[in-house]
Amino acid sequence: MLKFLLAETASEGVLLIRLNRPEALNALNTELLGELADLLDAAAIDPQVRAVVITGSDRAFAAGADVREMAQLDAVGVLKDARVGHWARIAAFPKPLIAAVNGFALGGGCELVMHADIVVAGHSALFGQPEINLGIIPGAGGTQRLIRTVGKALASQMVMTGEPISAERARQAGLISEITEPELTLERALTLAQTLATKAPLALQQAKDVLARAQESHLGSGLAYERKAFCLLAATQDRNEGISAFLEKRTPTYKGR
Ligand code: CO8
Repeated sequence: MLKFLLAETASEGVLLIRLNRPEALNALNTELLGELADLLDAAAIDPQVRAVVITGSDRAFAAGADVREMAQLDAVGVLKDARVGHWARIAAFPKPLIAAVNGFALGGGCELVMHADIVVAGHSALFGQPEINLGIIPGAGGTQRLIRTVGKALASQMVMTGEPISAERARQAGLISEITEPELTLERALTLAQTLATKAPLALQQAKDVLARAQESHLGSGLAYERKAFCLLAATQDRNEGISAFLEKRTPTYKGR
């Protein structure tokens, strides 16, 4: 039974997850993050799920970690924080994850956005790492992922001033992929997910894995990793199906094998 999330099958192969804690602008408390990690763990091994869309409300994707909950933690509490494990499971989700963002994506909310592979945002969305205003710094990968995504100057500006950036600035910087009218954000994300749900699942997983590796490694080792994944896919039925379908001018049927 989910307390802070809503989950539904939006279309064949597409799971839609909504953050549903409106009274706190979807602040990510430990329980919510645990529910999210559990859902993604289950989706990872469910062959019916080919892509996941995560969204919030019109007002907030997520306004960060739950500040009230954080106030209860001393240094030892932070060291033993269960959220670290939840974030690790979210980061390890192997299938395509698309974020549909409106309103605030702040602190842990912005960090959650950076766990998505593709991000669609309404033009009034705001992205920021305001932790400095609480006397802390981002703690769910925000500094490391942000600098690799938007570069040093903008990452430093966001982390050190705490000031949010607009959707347009976020798109220019590569933090998000597309901007839409706010009322069309979810629809666009679901359309992208439907497209992904028609692709070869194993190839998608390898693509995600190899793209993620690019953020972690030097070019040489990243290229070697890509080469291995490319060779691995040559052994799949879906690769033969994809190539045959192209040559035979028909739509491929992928089976995840
Ligand atoms: N945590 C808890 N409650 C929140 C949060 C939050 N992050 N954000 C908003 N709320 C609550 C408010 O307290 C308020 O509740 P109430 O009505 O009961 O007082 C309700 O949501 C509505 O918020 P506001 O009245 O403040 O709405 P406004 O429109 O005036 O302002 C803002 C919206 C600008 C988003 C404002 O709420 C705000 O600044 N929120 C805090 C943003 C923030 O500082 N986020 C960063 C948190 S720290 C973090 O994310 C670190 C992550 C580290 C993870 C480490 C894991 C290991």
